[in-house]
Amino acid sequence: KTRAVDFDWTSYYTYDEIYEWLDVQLATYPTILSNFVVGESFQNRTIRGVKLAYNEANPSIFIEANIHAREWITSATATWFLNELLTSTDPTIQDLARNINWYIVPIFNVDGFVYSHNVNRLWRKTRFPHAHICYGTDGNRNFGFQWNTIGASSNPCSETFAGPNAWSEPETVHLADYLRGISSEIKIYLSFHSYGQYFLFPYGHTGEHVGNYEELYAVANKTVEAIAVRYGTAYRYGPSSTVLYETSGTSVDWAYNEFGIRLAYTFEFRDRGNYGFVLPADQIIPNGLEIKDGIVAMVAESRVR
Ligand code: ING
Ligand code: ZN
Repeated sequence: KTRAVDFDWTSYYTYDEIYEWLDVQLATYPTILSNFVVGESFQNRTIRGVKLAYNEANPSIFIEANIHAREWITSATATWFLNELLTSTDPTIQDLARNINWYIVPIFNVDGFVYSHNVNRLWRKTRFPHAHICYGTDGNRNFGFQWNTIGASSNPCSETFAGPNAWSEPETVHLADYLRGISSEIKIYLSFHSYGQYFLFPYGHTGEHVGNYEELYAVANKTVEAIAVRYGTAYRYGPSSTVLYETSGTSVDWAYNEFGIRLAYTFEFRDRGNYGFVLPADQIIPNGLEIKDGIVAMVAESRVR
């Protein structure tokens, strides 16, 4: 078993190990880091988050990772980035920590994540047995905006099953309730996924440009340029519907529409399909470094601070 002191992002860690590491950080940085609970999953696991805040008056960025169970690089990147915010001696990162409050939910789909570790590495969905033969709903099709209109399935055996209705999953209900309480603080919403190397923004159900398309595009352009500097990793960017594929009921589109969070993005991390969801652990840190570069540029261009 990995002890929290050995947590070094050279391998992927379990639900228990990640939460134990969070506990160590909470004990180490009690004045700036606080725990929050999004809610309980279908299988009664706690969906946890941490908030890093030097100053309650700061604008906030919300990071949701591992809504899809098999996308392990997303929780690894979330914890790696949190560690940077806590420990970096780089003034640019210290500035990000001191002037922005960060809400980070490293493992949103906790039941699926545990199932992916213990039973089926390539599991994507929740574990709610809506049908007898096939388990789980795609959490990222279950939010109540444009629910199941396109790019989602009514078949419980599909990987993109939208659920029997919007908000059928306790996980999505709890996240929505939690976000509603802090929505006025949130200036940027980020959803971490893999793989494919994309930086996507609303909407998924239509390619029609949203009201602040120019702003979303300009910030994405700077983010993607910055990601490429370190290792040349190329990200494509634009509305998710046209750049990747059509979707509906996603967390990002829901948060963008529901709260008017002007900057709402989906990252699709490394790679382009060579390893796909089973990205080797020796890419956790390189991925983290280039994404950190991207987030620095994103914040600078967005002028949220
Ligand atoms: N891709 C995302 C998916 O949910 C996505 C892509 C996310 C599109 C959010 C639009 C909005 O299908 C993966 N790999 O999960
Ligand atoms: Zn995903």
